Amino acid sequence: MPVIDSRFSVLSEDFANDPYRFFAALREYAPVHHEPAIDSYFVSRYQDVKQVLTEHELFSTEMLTVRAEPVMRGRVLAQMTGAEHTAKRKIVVRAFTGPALRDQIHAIRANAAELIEPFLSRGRLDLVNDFGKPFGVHVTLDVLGLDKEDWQQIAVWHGGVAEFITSVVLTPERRRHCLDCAEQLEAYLVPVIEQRRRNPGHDLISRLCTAEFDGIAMSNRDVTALIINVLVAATEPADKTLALLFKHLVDHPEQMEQVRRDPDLLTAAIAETLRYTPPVQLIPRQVEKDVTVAGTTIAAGAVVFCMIGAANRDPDAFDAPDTFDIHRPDLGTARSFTAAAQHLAFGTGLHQCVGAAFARAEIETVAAMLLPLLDQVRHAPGSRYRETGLYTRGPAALPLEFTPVTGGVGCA
Ligand code: 2IO
Repeated sequence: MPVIDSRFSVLSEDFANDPYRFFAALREYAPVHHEPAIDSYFVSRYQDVKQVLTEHELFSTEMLTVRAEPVMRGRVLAQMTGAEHTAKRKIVVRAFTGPALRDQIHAIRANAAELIEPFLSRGRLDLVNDFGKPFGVHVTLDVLGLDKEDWQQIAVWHGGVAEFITSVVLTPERRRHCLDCAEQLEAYLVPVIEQRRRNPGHDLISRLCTAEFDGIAMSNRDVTALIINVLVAATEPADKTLALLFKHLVDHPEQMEQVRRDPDLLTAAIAETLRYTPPVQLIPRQVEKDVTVAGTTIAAGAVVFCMIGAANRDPDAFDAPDTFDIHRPDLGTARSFTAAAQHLAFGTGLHQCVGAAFARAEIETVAAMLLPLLDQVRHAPGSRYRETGLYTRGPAALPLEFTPVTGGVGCA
């Protein structure tokens, strides 16, 4: 086990290369690790992370005013509380469930079929860069009702926004670049919002523009912030979750076989992927009153990062936490995409991910389509596996080989 001493840093190269190596020692010896360079705390035990995320009065989302609002161009759901939060969250939940979700599943299928087609006869693809990334962006644009013709331009702007949100440290030059991206994205979105207000359709932007709950509706600024929030939140983790699911199944051939034989097991495989390797590794909160967590006193005003990857591997919460096991009884698979989830990949408490049901539908649908097409799927020879990212984390690439398919997909 690596030693956690005064030289340890979450900003070090060693930690970036493989944070999982450090989690046991962090939970044991530095459960509330202070990082002097950014004057923030990193909380790693399951129960402590749960406390930070559920005690909303003590641990607020106030830091999003500086960590998110500048690039979201307005306040996002996670910053709201009380009646405003309840009403606007209901509007968003409704836009991601029921009939709306059914339309979204059509978009998921159509994009998956179109993007996988060119690779089937080759018997080889990089699941992250050839498929997952364009898939995540295309689906999100369809769901929002934005023009896919503009996808590369939108992807650049969205990349700047994502970099701002998911950076632990940011140079002034990068910060300027991120803010430029956000301003251009806003300028692109405002005329679209105005057009949807005049002429609404079934897309998410129209639903957000027209919805009302308890007499509360969304302003143009609310809708802009929500669109940018959805763009980042639906795109950033999508390719990572899909690639991590395939990596774990390829690395555990007996579990791959079980999922192939019984596709109902996909739900558990995705939930276990989210527990074992959550694509969102950090969730920040701001301390509102001096508080003691695991023996360390944290002063009011400080920023605390919940370490989701470490919490999900806590032996006090999961048996044999470092084992990938889709059959584990302590995962509570049926509840894994709800507020009662055992793993913390969607956070927990008031601000738990509103997109969890959509995320489940997206990954389940695409994985159920890809598995039968990618027969004998395996790592491409000579490929070296590497993950990147401290805030959101996933494979940099996932080169795979499989038995080439002759004929089309025919399931768009
Ligand atoms: C702006 C970080 C990809 C969210 C934030 C309030 C975003 C919020 C998250 C996730 C994932 C993104 N935070 N989704 O951690 O909407």
